[in-house]
Amino acid sequence: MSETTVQDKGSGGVSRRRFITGTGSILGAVALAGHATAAPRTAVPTAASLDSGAHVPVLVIGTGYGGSVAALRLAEAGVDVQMVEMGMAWDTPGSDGKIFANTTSPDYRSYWLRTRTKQPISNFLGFPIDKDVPRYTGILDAEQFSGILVYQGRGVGGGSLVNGGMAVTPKRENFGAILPSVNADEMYGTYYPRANAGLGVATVDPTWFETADCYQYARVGRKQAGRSGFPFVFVPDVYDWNYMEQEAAGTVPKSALAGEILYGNNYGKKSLQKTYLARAKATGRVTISPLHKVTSVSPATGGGYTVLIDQLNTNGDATATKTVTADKVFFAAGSVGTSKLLVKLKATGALPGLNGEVGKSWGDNGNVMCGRANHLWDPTGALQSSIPCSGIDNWAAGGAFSEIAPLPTGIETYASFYLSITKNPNRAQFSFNSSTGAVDLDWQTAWKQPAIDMAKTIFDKINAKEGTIYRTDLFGTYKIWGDHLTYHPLGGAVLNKATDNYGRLQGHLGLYVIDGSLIPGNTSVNPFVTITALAERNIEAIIAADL
Ligand code: FAE
Repeated sequence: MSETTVQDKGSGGVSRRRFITGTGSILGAVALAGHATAAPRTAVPTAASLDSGAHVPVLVIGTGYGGSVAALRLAEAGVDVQMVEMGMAWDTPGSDGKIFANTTSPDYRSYWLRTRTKQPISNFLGFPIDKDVPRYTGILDAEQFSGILVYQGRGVGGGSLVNGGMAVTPKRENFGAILPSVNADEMYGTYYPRANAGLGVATVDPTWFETADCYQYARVGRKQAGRSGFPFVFVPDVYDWNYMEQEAAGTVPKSALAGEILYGNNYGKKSLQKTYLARAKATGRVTISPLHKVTSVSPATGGGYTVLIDQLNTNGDATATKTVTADKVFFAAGSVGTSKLLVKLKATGALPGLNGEVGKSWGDNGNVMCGRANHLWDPTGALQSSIPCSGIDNWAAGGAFSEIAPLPTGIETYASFYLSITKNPNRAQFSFNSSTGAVDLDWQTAWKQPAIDMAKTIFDKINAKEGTIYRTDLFGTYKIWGDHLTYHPLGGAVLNKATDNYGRLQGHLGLYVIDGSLIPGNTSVNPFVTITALAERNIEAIIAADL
């Protein structure tokens, strides 16, 4: 725990009585952590087998935003695409009839090869709430580097399976700092609109919002932001808002209103499985092989690339190693996945032509979390939609954009919870560790301090105005800031540095990067719309010139 994150219990601190009042009946939530459900004994079959020795025109590593855009557009252009995904297909219900586990009752489906949950909010009232789960190729990877925990989605659909669906186009005035080598007119005229349409982005009906019980937490957030002079903004999402209204009316099975989010969403969210990937599959040209993990890419003797792939069982063990030749390879394994592969392939001599920019300019999108304890006359609601729909924009004045986030525990907590995206300037680098064979990231926990300072420009002011305090029980004991993690890894193979201005890797013809690793560490808002729009821009140019 960083000392700077511990609130002094004296002046402005938290007395024991007030602390307990502020947490309400939250102890009930501890009981939510039940017993581990056993993982199925037999391995779940994978959707499409990939033969060793196959030769494919295009191989895409990963099925998140960048990979899905590449696959769809290449297939539409008449190219056959083989997608390789290390996670599961997530198309088969478990014994409870649901494909995905609920956030309040994690089970074997919830974590990637962990035997204990690693929940972003780790404590209530200071009590740890993580619990044992069977080791399984579950949906959420909490990948621990020495100074930061990086959450990522695992499975067909990548991060779209686990994320909040907040689909935010950055303000145009901020775009020059996000991707300086990209023409903003083209992005805002063509590619952002294309991405928003492809993803099915929409905004909550403002009239329904005003009366919906499940958004009381957001209305409290708006009231308090307004009283302190901060702009409140509605934020679009990829959730089917009509479906959510029906959930509230009790006419359909509940998903957002049942607290589903981190471990998948069973009904209303438009993940990539329902948008880009569904369209890609409908072309008949795209094959997806789940539980297949790429371990190496190197130039093949007769041209193209030799790709080594481990087929995994649900315990994470390699049951076979396949060798595939691909004319072209798209790295779409996410910022961490792509960076780790490229850094290792360069260091081990498999791809000697990669330049020195590979692995550099990695950032956490300035993520930092915090909660505030409201007064008893400001309840945030026992029923909270797990899908955020609003934020507080203090980017220009204080360097923070804060999502008004849910705490979908099913009980009244009197808490307001926020995930802030900040202008934290710190950047880290991946490097190959020859003694362990792993790729390390040199991010240090203390590098979050600028993010905390920027988030404080909002919440210190709101607390002063409201006479309220920070929650100190969500990330440990007397710890205010969730400064140990990120949901938004970005960078590591930056556009126009490790690649050309369209994602072609320097030094090896026919290798491309098309995911969040192209973006140097920050998007000023939640990142997946920008990742998708950039992929749309790049693949159009690549199809026109290279295929
Ligand atoms: P990504 O979606 O991570 O896809 C990469 C895929 O590659 C994954 O499926 C991996 O399993 C797979 N892979 C990795 N390595 C290999 C390998 N060696 N072989 C085969 N497959 C591999 O990449 N963003 C927003 O804009 N709004 C939100 O509300 C939001 N909420 C989030 C909440 C959570 C809990 C998390 C974890 C993330 C959230 N994000 C959100 C971030 C967003 O999901 C993320 O930026 C994108 O998913 C990144 O897209 P990529 O295409 O870069």
